[in-house]
Amino acid sequence: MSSDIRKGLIEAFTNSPDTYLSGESLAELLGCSRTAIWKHIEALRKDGFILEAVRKKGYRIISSPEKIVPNKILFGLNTKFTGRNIYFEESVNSTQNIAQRLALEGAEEGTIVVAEEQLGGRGRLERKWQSPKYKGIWMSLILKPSIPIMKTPQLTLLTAVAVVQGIQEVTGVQADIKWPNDLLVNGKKLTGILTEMQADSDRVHSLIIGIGINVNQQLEDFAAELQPSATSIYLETKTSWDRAKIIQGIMMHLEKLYLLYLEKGFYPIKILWESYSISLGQKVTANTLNGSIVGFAKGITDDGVLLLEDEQGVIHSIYSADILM
Ligand code: BT5
Repeated sequence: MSSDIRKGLIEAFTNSPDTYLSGESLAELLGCSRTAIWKHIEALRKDGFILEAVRKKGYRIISSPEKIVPNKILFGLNTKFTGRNIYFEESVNSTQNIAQRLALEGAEEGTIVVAEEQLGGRGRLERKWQSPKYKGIWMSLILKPSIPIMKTPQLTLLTAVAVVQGIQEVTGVQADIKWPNDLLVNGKKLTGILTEMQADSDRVHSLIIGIGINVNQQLEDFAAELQPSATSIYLETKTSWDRAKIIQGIMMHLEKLYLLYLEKGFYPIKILWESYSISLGQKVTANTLNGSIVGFAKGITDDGVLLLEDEQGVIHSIYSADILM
């Protein structure tokens, strides 16, 4: 019933794009109360519809949500395999879960899972990743490099470089990388990357690389506690962006870097990563599961491990941590 009202509203607004429709006439048309109409209008707003309300006149549609069209990702995509197989869903728990399943079922390397919304989007250590509908890029990429498990952090760093380059090329926004997986603009988080894997005791079968990018959120689209620390490409440029084009840009950079990595190893990726990094050369605090270490970020190793030198001159290898600068 309630989805019928929602559908009816969308239809009524679509049929009369330039007309104000009063709550009363909509209630009559759809056979429900005016309170129900108001509730559903609010829900449509949450879904990305922009609706104007004018007293005594009613509601008018300004725009419907810009949706990701998978074919638009493919059109003009100049890659051999990256992003060529697209599994697209409107609403999912987490694109990581779907990609995990597809990888087990033998999905081809380069397959991506893209969703308009995640209800259970996750970060590292089971933290939550807010993924509001139609506002961002919530996707997981399957790669199958033939590498030992200890080298998998390299692919997180490679992905961070590709995402920086893709976003920059399409939108002009220049993000910095904070080790290991955050992309920041002016110190605020624009993107998070989560790498999971399927492996036996020493070799990787599949890497599932989750990429979350805030694209068209306005400030109030972020939960209050994230508003001071998060940003979106919209907030940085005051322009809304076609997310399919950004995905396409990232896929092209990612494949180029991945092929370079398979041919030449991590070294050329490391040089690029260092050029975008804001963690290096700074005094930072690394909060690890075993406690905090304060030190000077000297660099990353060839495996992607962060090296911190403490005040006694002792070098610590940091495999996993949150970095405070
Ligand atoms: C990350 O974790 O930054 C990795 C996020 C990966 C998300 C992608 S989306 C597609 C794929 N499917 C998934 O389910 N996940 C991946 P971490 O470093 O642990 O950071 C998590 C923290 O970032 C949270 O505890 C919040 O403080 C903050 N946060 C949550 N949502 C955010 C958002 N949309 N923008 C900025 N910060 C956010």
